[in-house]
Amino acid sequence: MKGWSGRLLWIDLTRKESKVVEYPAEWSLMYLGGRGLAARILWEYMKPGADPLGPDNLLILAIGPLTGLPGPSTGKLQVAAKSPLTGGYGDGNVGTTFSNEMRKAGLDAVVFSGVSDKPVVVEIENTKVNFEPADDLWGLDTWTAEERLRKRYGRFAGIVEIGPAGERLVKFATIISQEGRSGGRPGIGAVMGSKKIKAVVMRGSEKYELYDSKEYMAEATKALIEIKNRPGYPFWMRQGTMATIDWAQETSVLPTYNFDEGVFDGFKGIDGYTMESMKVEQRGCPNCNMQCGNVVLDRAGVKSELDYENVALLGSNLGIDHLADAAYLNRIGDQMGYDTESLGTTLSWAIEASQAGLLKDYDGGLRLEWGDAKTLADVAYQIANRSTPLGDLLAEASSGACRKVGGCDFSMDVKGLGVSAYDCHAAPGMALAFATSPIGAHHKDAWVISWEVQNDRFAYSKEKAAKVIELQRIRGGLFESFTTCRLPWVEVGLNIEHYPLLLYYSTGVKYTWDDLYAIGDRVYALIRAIWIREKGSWSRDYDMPPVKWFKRPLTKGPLSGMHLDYDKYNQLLNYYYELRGWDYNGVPTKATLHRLGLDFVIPELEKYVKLS
Ligand code: PTT
Ligand code: SF4
Repeated sequence: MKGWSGRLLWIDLTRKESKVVEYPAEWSLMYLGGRGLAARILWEYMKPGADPLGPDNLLILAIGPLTGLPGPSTGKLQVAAKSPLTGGYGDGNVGTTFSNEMRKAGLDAVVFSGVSDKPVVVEIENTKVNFEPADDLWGLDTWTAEERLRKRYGRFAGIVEIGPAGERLVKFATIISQEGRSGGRPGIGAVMGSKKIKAVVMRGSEKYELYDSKEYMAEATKALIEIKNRPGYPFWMRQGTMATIDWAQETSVLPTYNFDEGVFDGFKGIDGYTMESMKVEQRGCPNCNMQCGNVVLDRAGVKSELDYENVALLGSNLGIDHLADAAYLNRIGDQMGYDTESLGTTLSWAIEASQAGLLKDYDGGLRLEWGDAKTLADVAYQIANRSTPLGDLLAEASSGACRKVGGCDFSMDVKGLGVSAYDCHAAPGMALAFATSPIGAHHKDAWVISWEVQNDRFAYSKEKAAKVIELQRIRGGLFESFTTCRLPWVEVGLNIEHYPLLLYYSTGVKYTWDDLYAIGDRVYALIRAIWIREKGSWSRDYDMPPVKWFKRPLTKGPLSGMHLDYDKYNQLLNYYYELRGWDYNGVPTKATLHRLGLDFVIPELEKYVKLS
């Protein structure tokens, strides 16, 4: 088969040994790559019940059959492990030249097991591995560390690294590359830190073959031209995801004051037009002709690369109405190496907790206020370094902190992961998408909200549950496994029919849409099996959205008074389970597992739950 190398590089950090492993071809066909491959590897090789920050956890860097090829936005890398934040499956997606180098190295995945005794930079050249001491880099922020590594390894090397947050095992630390690209919201950077890997450097120089290079190039070129000719392309190039601020305000979903409200009086100070007036540079991931990294100068005059999610959660959600202040917090996130979305949900929880008097044993008399960007920035550094009792507490994210001091009824998370930037008081479908996302409350698997606000918004219908599943299949199942950026399809409307063709010309395998949807469903069921195995039990309580959306109605804007309804949400969840072939508790049935070719998980799952 072409398109996949069929090889993974296994690196044992404890023994400082590595080997190339040929994995079964069936895995490529059934799981594609990226997320799907990572899930299959975790199921097969991770010791059940592994400590997420111990030697038995596996850190996986994976690509798919379209990654790193010329074509629409293909420069993405999947990073996955058991999450120290949620205790379940965790992953993320980073735009980085690392993935291009991995393709040239002839590797579909790199798997790290064990723990190094000292900080290291793992240098990979094709399949040759070298462990370089990283004492001189340990403690450095991600920008400085990467700059030094570039001097050492050259401009074209693929480099991913962690910052102080990953080193100090902040539960929402991420893996960073190229200054503004971050992946692995559920603490995948902390897993890398626990293994004492400061950075991984990838250089590849092998030739790879595609099934039909000529047809592949013709199809890829067609797709790239189509992207540039789409009507939304010019505006996308101006604002990228930042256009969402105005839309979220108009539709009352802009997270405001720790998701108390869906509208923010100061939204104009942080919106896409303000960003345009401040823009100094445009960047993005490799292999992309619709680059969306909008760079502005932050409050300190330093460059910061913005997206909607981080601006909403570090802006309106904290009561901040100056883009330069939100950009400052965002830049701290990139340099310290943690997830800006969880930083936003954790700080907003902390303000509410501080005002309720819950932090008095930790805050040394400090009272946190909405909009106080300067104090919040100080706290952000304390979190990254765990340098104060308050910072150490908040490094556990709102979900971990509230278990110590109370306030879990206003921690905006699902399964421990902070919700992305969409208020769901009046959006039951998006609430379902967050609640059933396979890594905790991330919008990446099913951004159903734009469809929802136009289609019977307040309904808790079977049609809505079906739409969530359809999007989860394509976004979470396929794009995460192709591994390429989904935004050409989502944001500028690239015809999705290019993808099966690109896949065929890359691999020689003709997938129908039924085959592809089955892959999406298989990846979801397998990830759910990992969760059940790691939690040792399961119930539908895991698939509930944050209680605030049920209990505290909106008080501002045109949807004032709206909130989610428990009984109706439970019915929506029933529809979802029924359509997926999962039982009342959200466990895939034996028939579903059999249909998806996952019989091998049945004996293991039967140790923890009763399968119907
Ligand atoms: C993604 C999540 C997002 S989703 C945003 S903004 W978004 C936040 N960005 C962060 C950041 O930046 N710095 C930081 N320290 N933490 C951050 N946390 C948040 O991380 C990102 C883009 C974006 S911007 C989106 S929607 C799309 N996401 C994709 C995805 O998930 N899969 C996929 N196949 N394609 C995607 N394309 C888009 O990529 P996580 P990136 Mg990120 C400053 O990875 O863990 O999934 O979290 O990858 O290279 O930075 O690109 O409005
Ligand atoms: Fe990266 Fe944006 Fe291009 Fe996607 S559209 S590959 S996120 S620069």
